Amino acid sequence: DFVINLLKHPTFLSNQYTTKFIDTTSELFQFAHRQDRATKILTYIADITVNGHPETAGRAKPSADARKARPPVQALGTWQAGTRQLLDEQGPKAVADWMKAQTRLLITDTTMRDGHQSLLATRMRSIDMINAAPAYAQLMPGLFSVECWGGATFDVAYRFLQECPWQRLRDIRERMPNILTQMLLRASNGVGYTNYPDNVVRAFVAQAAKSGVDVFRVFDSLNWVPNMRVAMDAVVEANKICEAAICYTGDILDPDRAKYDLRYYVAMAKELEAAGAHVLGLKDMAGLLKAPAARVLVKALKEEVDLPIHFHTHDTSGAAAATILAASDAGVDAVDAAMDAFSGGTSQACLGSVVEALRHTERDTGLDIAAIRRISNYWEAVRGQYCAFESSLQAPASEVYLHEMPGGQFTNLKAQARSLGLEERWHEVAQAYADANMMFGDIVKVTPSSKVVGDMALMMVAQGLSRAQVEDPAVEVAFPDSVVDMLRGNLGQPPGGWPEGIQRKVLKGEPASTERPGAHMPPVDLEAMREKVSRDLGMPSLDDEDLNGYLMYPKVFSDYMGRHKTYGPVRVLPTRTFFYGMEPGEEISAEIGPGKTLEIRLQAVGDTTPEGDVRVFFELNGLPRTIRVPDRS
Ligand code: BTN
Ligand code: 3PY
Ligand code: ZN
Repeated sequence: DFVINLLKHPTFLSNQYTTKFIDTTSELFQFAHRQDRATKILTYIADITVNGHPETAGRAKPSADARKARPPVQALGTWQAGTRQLLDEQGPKAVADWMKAQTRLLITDTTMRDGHQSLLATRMRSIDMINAAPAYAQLMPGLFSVECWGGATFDVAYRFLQECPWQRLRDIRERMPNILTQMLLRASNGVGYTNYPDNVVRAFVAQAAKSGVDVFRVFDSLNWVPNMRVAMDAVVEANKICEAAICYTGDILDPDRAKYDLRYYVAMAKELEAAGAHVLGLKDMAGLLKAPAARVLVKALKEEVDLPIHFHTHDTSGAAAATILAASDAGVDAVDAAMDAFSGGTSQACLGSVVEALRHTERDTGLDIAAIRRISNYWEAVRGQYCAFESSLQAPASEVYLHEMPGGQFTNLKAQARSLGLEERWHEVAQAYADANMMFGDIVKVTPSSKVVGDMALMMVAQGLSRAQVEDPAVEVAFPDSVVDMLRGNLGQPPGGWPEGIQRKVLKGEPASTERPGAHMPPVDLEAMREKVSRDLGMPSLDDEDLNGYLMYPKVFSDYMGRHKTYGPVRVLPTRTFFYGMEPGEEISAEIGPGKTLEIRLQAVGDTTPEGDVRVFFELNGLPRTIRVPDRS
């Protein structure tokens, strides 16, 4: 290939080359490099075609004639200015003032983050989001924001989808220049499951802002405001929108759940306002806020704080739209919803239906329902490609008021229960989850505290332990590591502290901390770390995005880079190919760079050789290519 490139190069042809020509003309190597990436991608397709994808084995497969997902707008044309321009031109405070001045209800679309996190175990790939972005820019300029980053999507991208979450963000940003991008940030837990040193949290926020996040919804898994301040300050410092969120649990109208009453939430809202929030988030991660309670809560918050209020809920109960409409009546400024095809169940309420419900009222959203249908039709076809990951509820479930599991955790915990052989006993897991919560003193349950309660619940069901037995000092219990860690104080402090009895039993007399975990973690020397990781992973230049990915998830990032060396940029493959490989005779195209498209046709799959390899025959841009992969099927 190199020789062919050389022979065809105009400088070579015109006889003007010198001996330095080969060394100074980098284009000569571009074909070789491109070929190299193409070979890697073909190796991936061959491997999946022969051996299957480990994640879809034994799961439902989309039918061969499943509708292709074609977005209603293919490329970014002219677009109207939106909230993004307001932020860029006037800053976050102006956006907050503008929100409060609107009569219409503002809408955030969560399809690209919480929607698929809650319905498809977070498995939506970047290409399906990036393809939708121009349609949002052109058809939905009136949206408040698009939630498309953070939460569980960060590690799932590296871990299961073999793609870079930062690149996803940059690509969406570029194709959707007029709508605010929004992320979910777990405060001192970053996008991970544990507290990080303060300078790691600051570096992460600064990088996220630089790569394209406009609105940071910041929450703490125990509603502990001191643990939110480092992240909040970093957002304000970056001149982006700091939406500090209250996590809602319990029921403000239930006198038996007085720990989380109206006064509790109003006091927390005031703390967040004093801490510098631009927007107050009301994050009902499990969908527990009922319509009558929403009227009371939103009214009180509107009266007591001067910030715009952005309400987030889940439709697990089937009653989320009622709550949204009640919150709207009570004057909430913005709400979250998911595009119709990604709504309902453990996801958000149906965006199109909320828009229609408010049409011809004072709070008419002004969004174009025909545009919503066109975009949702695209999402419907996308969702069909991921049927292997469907695991949600068949019907609304009021059981959510018993277990209080976050929508984003529900499908995951169910999968964990399945892997432990406990799926049949799901309703016992739900009861054990409620019991474990009360045993820990009735805490906010959201990543990562929800994972701790889930771990405890699974253990109780698997080992047949009741709450009374777990609490009984005479019964020997080997607690999950996550429980020990939480009761040591490593996630922070819940309101009123940890119940003494269970804490003593779990820690076996070991002392617990009541201080902010980050206050005791030494800062990471970022430049020394960059050098060490570059050396360890054999990467000549570890950029800031990679460094921040490594700092959040050292092992997950390293494994991702290792696979990347073998398989290349597989993010460009169509979703069906990524999860199922190709059929003989099938053709696909994959854009590996601007204007650089691979046309790939699978000709045939050979027999297994005596050495245990399979030869897979392709045509790549019209030329035959053979790839050998080990037969592990
Ligand atoms: C994953 O690890 O689940 C996602 C990345 C893909 C890894 C590829 S899939 C083909 C090959 N077989 C494996 O078991 N892993 C690699
Ligand atoms: C997350 O942290 O990923 C959540 O979705 C919490 O609701
Ligand atoms: Zn959520």
